[in-house]
Amino acid sequence: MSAGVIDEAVLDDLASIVGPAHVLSDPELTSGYAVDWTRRFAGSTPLVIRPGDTAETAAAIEVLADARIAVVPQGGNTGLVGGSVPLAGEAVLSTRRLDRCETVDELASQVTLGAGVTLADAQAHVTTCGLSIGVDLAARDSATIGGMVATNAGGINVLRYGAMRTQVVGIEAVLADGTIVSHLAGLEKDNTGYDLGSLLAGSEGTLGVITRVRLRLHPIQPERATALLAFETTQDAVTAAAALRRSVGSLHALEAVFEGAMAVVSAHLGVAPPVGNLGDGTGDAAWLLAEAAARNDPSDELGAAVEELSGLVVDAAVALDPGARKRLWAFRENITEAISASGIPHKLDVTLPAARLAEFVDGVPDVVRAADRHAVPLLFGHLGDGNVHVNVLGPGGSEPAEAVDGAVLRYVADLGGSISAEHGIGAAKLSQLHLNRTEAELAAFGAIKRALDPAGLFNPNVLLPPNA
Ligand code: FAD
Ligand code: 2HG
Ligand code: ZN
Repeated sequence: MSAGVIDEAVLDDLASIVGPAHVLSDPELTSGYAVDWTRRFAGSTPLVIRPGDTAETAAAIEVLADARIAVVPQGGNTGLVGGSVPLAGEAVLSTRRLDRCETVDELASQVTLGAGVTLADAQAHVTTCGLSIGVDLAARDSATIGGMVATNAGGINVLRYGAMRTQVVGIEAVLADGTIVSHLAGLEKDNTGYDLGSLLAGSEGTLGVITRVRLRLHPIQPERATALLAFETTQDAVTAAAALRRSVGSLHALEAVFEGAMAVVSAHLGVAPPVGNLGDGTGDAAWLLAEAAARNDPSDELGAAVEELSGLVVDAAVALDPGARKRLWAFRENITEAISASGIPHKLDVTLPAARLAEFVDGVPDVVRAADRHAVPLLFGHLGDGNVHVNVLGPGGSEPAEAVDGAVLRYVADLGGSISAEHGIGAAKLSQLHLNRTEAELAAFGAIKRALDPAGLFNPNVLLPPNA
C-alpha cells in the first residue's frame, strides 16, 4: 500500500487537480516532508500533494484511493511522535495551502479557519477583534490548526480553556474515499448525532483529512503577571502548584521546570535563572512558572497567592511588563529547542494523577537509568495539568536505548497515568497503547478505523496497533 513508484497517469490526474507546481516528486523538494522536527523519525516519499482547497483535497484523495496509495496528512510537521512523516513510503498530503482565515463571527465569538493556517496567524487574525484562540504552544509559528485538532494539542493554557478538542465547534474533512463531510454552523447546542469533530480530534490523520475548522474563541485577557518560583524539592513545587490552582482565579498557565532541564535551557540561553539554586543538573531543585491573566491587573492576586506559599518557595521573581515576562518564559519555552540542540531525545509525554506526581518525578530518573545506565532524563511540563514531559538523551546527545521508553511508560501506567498527555501516540508509542487501553477499546478503535477507512490508506502506521 505504500506509494512506491507512482504511475504517470496518477501524477497527471493529480496535477490536473492541484496544478503541476503542487505535485512534488523530486527528492530535493520532498525530502523535507519526510523527516520530523526531532530528526528521530525519517522516511521517504515519492509524492507530496499540496491542494489549495477542500474540493481539490477531496479530488486528490479520490485519485489516491482509486490507486490504493497510502497517504500521510501533514500540517506544520511539528508533531513529536513521528505521526506526520511517511515512514513506509506513503504519499504526503500537505495542508499548508489551506490557509484561509474567514471573517471572525464576533456575535458568536467563533472563527472558521483553513486547516493549514498556523496558530500564530490564527491568533493574529482573531486578536484584532479582542478575541483569542484558547490553545497556545511554543511551536505556534509552524503548527497548523488542522494538525493541532488532529493531535488534540494541549499547550500552556489547558488549565483555563481545555485542549484543542474543547475549542472545536465545527469541522470539515475529507474521508478516505474522497467524500466531504462538513458541519460548520458552530451551534453551541447541537445534539444531532455523532460528533465528528470530537472523533477527528486526536485521530492523528488516521480517519480523514481535516480541511476547515470552526473554533470557539475567548476574550483576550490583556493584563498579565508572571512569577518564576524556585523550590528545593519536587514535593514542594507540586504542593505549591495545587495551592495556586485553588487560590488564583485568573491563573492562565502553570508550568514546571526540573533541575536537569533548567540546566540545559540555561546553558542554551547563556543565562542563569534569576531565582533558585541551579546545581549540576542532577539535583532535586524545581521551578514553577505561574502566569495570571485578566481584564484588570492580576498582579495583586498572584502576589498574595505567592506570599501564602512562603514556607515552600525559596525565592520568587515577578514580572509585569512584556519584556520581563518574556525573559522568564524563555526558561520554559526554549527547553525543547535547547534539548534538540544537544541531541536526539526520546520524548515521553505523560500525565499523572495529582497524588502520584511528585513520586513519579522523583522516581523516573532511576527507572530511566535502570533501562539505560548512560541515559539522561530531563523533566519539565504543564504541571497545572499533571503533564510531565520526560525527555531522555543518550550519551553525547545520541538516542537512548529503546528499552527506556517501555520502562517509563509502564511506570506511568502502574501509577495510574496516561502514556500520552498531549502529543498523541503516533508511530512512537503505538506498541504501548495497550498500557492505557483495554482490548475492548482497541477493538472499538479498529472498528471505527475500518468503517471510515476500509482500505487502511490514511496514516497506516500511526496510532492503531496492526492487530486492532
Ligand atoms: P503535524 O506535525 O504536521 O501532524 C501531526 C499529526 O496530525 C500527524 O499524525 C498528521 O498526520 C496529523 N495531521 C496534521 N494535519 C492534519 C489534517 N489537516 N488532517 C488530519 N490529520 C492531520 N504539542 C502540544 O500539545 N503542546 C505543546 O505545548 C507543544 N509544544 C511544542 C513545542 C515545540 C517547540 C514543538 C516542536 C512541538 C510542540 N508540540 C506541542 C507538538 C506539536 O506542535 C503539536 O502536536 C501540533 O499540534 C502539531 O501540529 P502540526 O500542524 O505541526 O501537525
Ligand atoms: C512543551 O510543552 C511541548 O514544551 C514539547 O509539548 C515537549 O519537547 C517536549 O517534550
Ligand atoms: Zn507540552
